[in-house]
Amino acid sequence: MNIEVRELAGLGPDARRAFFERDAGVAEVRADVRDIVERVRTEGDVALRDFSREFDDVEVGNIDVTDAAERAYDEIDDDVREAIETAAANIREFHERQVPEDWREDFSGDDSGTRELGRRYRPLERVGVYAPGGTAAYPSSVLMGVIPAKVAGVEHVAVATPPAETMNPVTLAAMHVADVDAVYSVGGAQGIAALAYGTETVNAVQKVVGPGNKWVTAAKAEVRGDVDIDFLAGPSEILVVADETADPRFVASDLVAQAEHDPNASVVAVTDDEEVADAIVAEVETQAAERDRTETIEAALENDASGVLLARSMSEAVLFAEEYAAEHLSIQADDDEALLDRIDSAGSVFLGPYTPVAAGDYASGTNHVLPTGAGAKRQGGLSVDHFVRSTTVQRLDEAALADLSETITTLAEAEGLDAHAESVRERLGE
Ligand code: HSO
Ligand code: ZN
Repeated sequence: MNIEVRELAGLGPDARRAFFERDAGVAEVRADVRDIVERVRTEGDVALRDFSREFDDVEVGNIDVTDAAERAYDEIDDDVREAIETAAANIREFHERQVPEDWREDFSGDDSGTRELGRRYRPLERVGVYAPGGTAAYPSSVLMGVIPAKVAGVEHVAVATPPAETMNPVTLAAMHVADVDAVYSVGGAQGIAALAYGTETVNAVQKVVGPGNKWVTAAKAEVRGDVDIDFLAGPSEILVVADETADPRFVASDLVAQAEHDPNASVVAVTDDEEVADAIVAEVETQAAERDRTETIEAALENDASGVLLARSMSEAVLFAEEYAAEHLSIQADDDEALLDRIDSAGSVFLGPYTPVAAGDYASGTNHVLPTGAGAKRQGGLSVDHFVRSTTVQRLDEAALADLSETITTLAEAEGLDAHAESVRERLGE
């Protein structure tokens, strides 16, 4: 592997596009996914079994494997069980802070009467969480998807996860800790379709959330509209903004960590210090060779959306960060808060040398299901908000209605809707 420090100002249009228009490869599988979704819709469980045979090479017995979660919880090692419990408790605590409170207030102010307005929140009733399996079996993603839904008060939370001869017991145990209501052994696009439309065995949900490969992501795009989804998430990303005070070993370790997820991961460091840039490159090369998943890490580091960039100033670095809109933004710099103040777009921010992205990936309590592909310009990561809907509520008394009557009737008449105007006059005896 041969990484070279590149000057940010010298990047050509193609190189810039590779950084800013990160592509999850979803478009190329959309047509195949459409067929899969349609077959699940029309053929139900039969299609699920066929696809599991074809794509996962598994002859599925029971599709509903809810009981397996509790068994796995009892069987796994004590230290792993404790780690799941600790992570779950921290995630729960952070998400409990997000639960919105109903409110009602009198807005009449100096006007006469009372014009009471408010907002009320209720959880969705049925939600589906996708939990990746295979080489990327992520018990942590089960916690990140299920716990916010449970905290929001969702009554029925189902998980779909790819079938396997022996399902990952840690992933199953995480489902038990997160208190899922149903577990279905079905993965990929067919898993998303099953949750969205239901089958003989699978109960249809109102919303499907969670990360997955490009098939899963394409299926979420396909079912969107018929059910709600969180957002489309692609390969992992990290941008580290570093100044001369950053420790290149720490910066490199964060890049290498996110690189191990996926050969298409985008891992970038930007700094205004040439020595730091050189040292990050050297550290990345050393550390990549020492890790278990060297091949994946090196592929990620070498792809066009990854690199170590030298900026002429921290201001230039900050502008890059805003445009990049990272899933994970790590700021390892003296005045990290001041730099953060100048960046509006990032999924999750990690400040200071002792805040590795892995802390948020697993256990500090924040959510790791985050927008990729610069989605952070438009939205935030998975939260309790995704699992509640709001209703506005109002009550006016006679005096408040009289106060507003002129405004309402004038606008109603301007729209040619006299019945609207009359519904006010009727009440005021006008
Ligand atoms: N960094 C991933 C989440 C994860 N990391 C799961 C480890 N396990 C989200 O981009
Ligand atoms: Zn990660």
